Amino acid sequence: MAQDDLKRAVAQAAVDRISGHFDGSAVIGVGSGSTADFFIDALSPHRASIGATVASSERSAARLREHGLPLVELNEVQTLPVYVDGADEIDAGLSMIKGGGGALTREKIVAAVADRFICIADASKRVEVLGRFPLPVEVIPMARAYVARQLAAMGGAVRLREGFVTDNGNLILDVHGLTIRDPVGLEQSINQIAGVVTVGLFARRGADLLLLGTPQGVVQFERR
Ligand code: A5P
Repeated sequence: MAQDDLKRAVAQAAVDRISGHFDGSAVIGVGSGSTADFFIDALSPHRASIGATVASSERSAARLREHGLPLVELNEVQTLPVYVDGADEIDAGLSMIKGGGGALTREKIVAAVADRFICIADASKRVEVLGRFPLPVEVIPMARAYVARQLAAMGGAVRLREGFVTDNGNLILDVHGLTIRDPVGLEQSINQIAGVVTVGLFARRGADLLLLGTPQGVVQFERR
């Protein structure tokens, strides 16, 4: 089964899973990336019964608009019952590496507001230990070199994502070669570095539910 078919299947499974919120008033948080794109496509037929959506990137916002889905700013929203997004890696504790598309900061903010985080991913994203996928860190431009030195001291090989500027006007450093055995601890440590806007480790607030697309079908994992 092609990877896109697995992504499409988990996107549809997420829509089925959240259909109880299609009551004309609930706001749905929508993530970023190719799996989230399939989720937006699967949401589209339900546009008349969705109160509104909040997007975690300009790219997702544009796709939501193209589909005629109602879109509001996060600041206009009091509650967000659910946020659906992909991941670059996810472990057994439902901690994730995110930000391969560079949208990590807005993703983390929307995830923080949401009551429930549903991660949708194809089977290739499920790992025993996080770190094979380079860990993205969004930094304020003037702090780039300092933060890179601090991250290197933590044991990673740090590379600037060339030619890339985030939706927030910042830079991304990708940290290669980490073996992340304590995702919560590393998330906290990197967050402490002056100049770091966001680290793409989603461990303190991981996913509540993983819908994993496998060739045998969609498998569910609840956060323990
Ligand atoms: C975007 O910045 C990311 O966090 C995505 O959620 C992540 O990269 C997954 O993307 P794909 O669904 O394209 O693999």
